[in-house]
Amino acid sequence: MRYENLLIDFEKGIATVTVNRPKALNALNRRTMQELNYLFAQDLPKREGLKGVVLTGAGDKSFVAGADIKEFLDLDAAQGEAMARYGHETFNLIERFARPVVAAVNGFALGGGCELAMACHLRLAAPQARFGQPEVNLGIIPGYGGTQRLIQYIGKGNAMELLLTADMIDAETAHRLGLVNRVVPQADLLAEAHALVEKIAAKGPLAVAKIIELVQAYYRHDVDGFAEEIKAFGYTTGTQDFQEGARAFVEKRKPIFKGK
Ligand code: DAK
Repeated sequence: MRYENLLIDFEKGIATVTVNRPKALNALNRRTMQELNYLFAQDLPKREGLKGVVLTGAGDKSFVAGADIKEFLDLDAAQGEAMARYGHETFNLIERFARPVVAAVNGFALGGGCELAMACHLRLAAPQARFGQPEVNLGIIPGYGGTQRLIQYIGKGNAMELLLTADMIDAETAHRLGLVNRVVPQADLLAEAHALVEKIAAKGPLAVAKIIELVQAYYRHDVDGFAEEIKAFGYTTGTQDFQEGARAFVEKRKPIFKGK
């Protein structure tokens, strides 16, 4: 697939993905959703030596200002449900991606944009970032997982307030509530996001992938996270990486993990 709305910069094992529709404040139209789906399902898994992904928005005003409102003027109920299903599938690909995905939130993260940031494993925000789920202003609800993931990050009461009022919160408030991991100066945002990916890339990659899977398992109703942890612990102790990690500790050196 040729990317029209995403810029992909693959350097030193980190894919920096920029949603690039600045005239529409990087709103997610259908094409952009298809590109994100292809990126996480087909493209990134095949990239040799991928350490992780940093997701951001073009320009210094917006991360993603929501789904593209201009594209859903004539939607009917069946089309809306199909779109939501595809959006869920796409954002689940991000959430379940085996390498860390860090959102570098550089401005508005509204509606589908807030949902996209929440599907990432970690969120860094610039001071001017703004978060919100303003769908009720349009007479709809969040359709890309927002009603569920927002509760996971900020709790039922806070989520209920944001979802019902459509209020926007600033980066500091988002940090205080647990929606973002850290607020960093705009000028340092991408560098900090890259540093975070690098830090995680130095750990055992099979263990990292399992942790991503297990943390999500807590929120799934179809699996028992505790039972999954027991199995996954057995799996990681049987890896060459664990042998290397333990040996490196004893020999007082840095481990060289091979993902085996
Ligand atoms: N969609 C399309 N265009 C958008 C947009 C959006 N979400 N947000 C901004 N733009 C466009 C504006 O129309 C404007 O374009 P022109 O008029 O210049 O052609 C340009 O970006 C610059 O925006 P503003 O002139 O409005 O900029 P301001 O600084 O004055 O205001 C703002 C910035 C972010 C406060 C404002 O643009 C704004 O309120 N934007 C809309 C925020 C919003 O309500 N986002 C949508 C949330 S609802 C679904 C699944 C999911 C969803 C929907 C359906 N299905 C499964 C069916 C999700 C829905 C949402 O995300």
